[in-house]
Amino acid sequence: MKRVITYGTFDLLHYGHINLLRRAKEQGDYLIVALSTDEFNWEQKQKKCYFSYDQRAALLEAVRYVDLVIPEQSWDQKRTDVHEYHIDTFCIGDDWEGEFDFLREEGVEVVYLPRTPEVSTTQIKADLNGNL
Ligand code: C2G
Repeated sequence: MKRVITYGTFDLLHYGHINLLRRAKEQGDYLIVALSTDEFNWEQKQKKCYFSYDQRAALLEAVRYVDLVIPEQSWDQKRTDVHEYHIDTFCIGDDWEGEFDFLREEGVEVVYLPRTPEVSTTQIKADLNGNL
């Protein structure tokens, strides 16, 4: 059983997120998503989510590729998460290329997956705010 983990906010869940989750699951047999909490989003990423943590978690739990959702509460929990959850592979979009290579020191494969270029939560919000 190859176990994969990825991290993110996943607000206004869209097909770019789904593309990422599908390819992350293809890396193994069991996919854990560490979902940024509302506090972590605001304090560490200055992101104000449209959907709350619970709403974002419910959406992710309905995605066929996702096996478990856990909270992401800090940048540095990754180093312990990979041991606590017996992770084989860490995946994330290539907008983070190189940022998490240190996880290789923990014996974890690190995979950066190409982002889906034309869609983003920021653009969706801009379009819906009348910039269509
Ligand atoms: N993503 C993608 N294509 C898009 C948009 C997002 O592949 N068009 C990917 C991102 O690269 C990321 C995941 O979907 O792997 C979730 O994206 P965000 O919610 O924007 O996550 P982010 O804010 O990058 O949080 O500790 C890591 C952070 O929590 C990552």
